[in-house]
Amino acid sequence: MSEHAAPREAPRTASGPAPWTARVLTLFPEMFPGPLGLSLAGKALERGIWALDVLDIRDFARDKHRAVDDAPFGGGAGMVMRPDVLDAALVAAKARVAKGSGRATAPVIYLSPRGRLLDRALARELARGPGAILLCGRYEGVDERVLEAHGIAELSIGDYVLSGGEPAALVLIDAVVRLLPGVMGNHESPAEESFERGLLEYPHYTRPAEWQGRKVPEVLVSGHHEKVRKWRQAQAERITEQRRPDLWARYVKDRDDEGPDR
Ligand code: 6GU
Repeated sequence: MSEHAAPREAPRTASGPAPWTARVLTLFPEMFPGPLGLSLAGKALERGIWALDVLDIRDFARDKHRAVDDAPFGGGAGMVMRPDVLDAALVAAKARVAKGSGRATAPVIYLSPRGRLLDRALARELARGPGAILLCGRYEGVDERVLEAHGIAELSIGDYVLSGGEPAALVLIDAVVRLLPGVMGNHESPAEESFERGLLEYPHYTRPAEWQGRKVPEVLVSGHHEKVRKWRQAQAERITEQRRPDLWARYVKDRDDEGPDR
């Protein structure tokens, strides 16, 4: 995809509402769309199913050095992003939401290891909305007051620390975009995937039927669709129970709550 293919403003199609829009506030606008310009998300971006609007936080710095950060009150290592600069960027992002979609706002999310963990329920919830404003931090973090003032929710992608929120924003956008109507074809339906049924995926095989002395499980070449379905279900259960006791416990509980006829 060419470097101009990703619109900086959400395109307004002649008919219908604005597409799901990720408005990203970052000091590294060059990181976007990055991997999201390729493959499934990239094609959907080109087709206007979603839009990306990247704002460079440094454009909102007002002093002559264009400073976006300063030393922490109370001392300590690292730098903290200034609330006045972030506020100006957030006000601009919110105004662009209103202009683009006619909506008052989209949820504002600060990508941070302190946040609620991203899961499929949250990705689905976001996919149902108009988009999201994603604040990517660098340095030690952002001034707490701007989080309070803008009612910002914090969101983490796992219990490890990244050097900035940008890769987390890419992960979040990817997880949401693939749920938007029209992004996935029938062949890659999310209903069959890991987590959508509460189980990890069963093993996959393709040609050759024998490779380095390893044969594909007999049932898969048997042509018995019902046997294949049962085998895959049993494999998915085995793998989930072995690898993710947390998911397994929830699956067993949900299954038992739903009653015997499922
Ligand atoms: Cl969202 N941001 C950063 N900086 N580190 C993280 C993270 C987010 N999620 C896990 N680690």
